[in-house]
Amino acid sequence: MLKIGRVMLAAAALAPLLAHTLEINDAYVRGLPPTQRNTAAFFTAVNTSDKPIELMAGESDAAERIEIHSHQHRDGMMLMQEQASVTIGAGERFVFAPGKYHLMFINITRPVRDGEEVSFSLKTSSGQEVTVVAPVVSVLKESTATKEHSGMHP
Ligand SMILES: [Cu+2]
Repeated sequence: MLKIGRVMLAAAALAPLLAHTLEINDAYVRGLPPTQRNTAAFFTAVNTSDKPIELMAGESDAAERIEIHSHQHRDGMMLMQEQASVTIGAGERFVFAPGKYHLMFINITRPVRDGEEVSFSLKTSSGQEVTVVAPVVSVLKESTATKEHSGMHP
């Protein structure tokens, strides 16, 4: 109740400007051994607006590029596929998690070590850009519940 009230108040206050309608929660970047060239970030994206949001990858200070990937099981194999965007319905949340959708960091440009921070940005088709500063969490610390496929790839 309180949360809903605050969001509505914020939206009303910002109405004359471009209202911020996207929240990124619980973000972290997976820390891997330094021999790995790629890693991934996970987070929950919340659309606090009353319209669908199309979410796209921006850029990061720690990788040559970042991409949204889906993760599917097909014929006993796990496949990652780049997605140009994902659509988040009005008022809905979209979870990026190990073994599911993730933000792939391609060709990391500096070590991504446990306890450090990495920044990355996300964009929407309406022109909003959100920068997220996320902690690096070693893959060894990820909960066993979400670790199912970590030995192979995000
Ligand atoms: Cu991937």
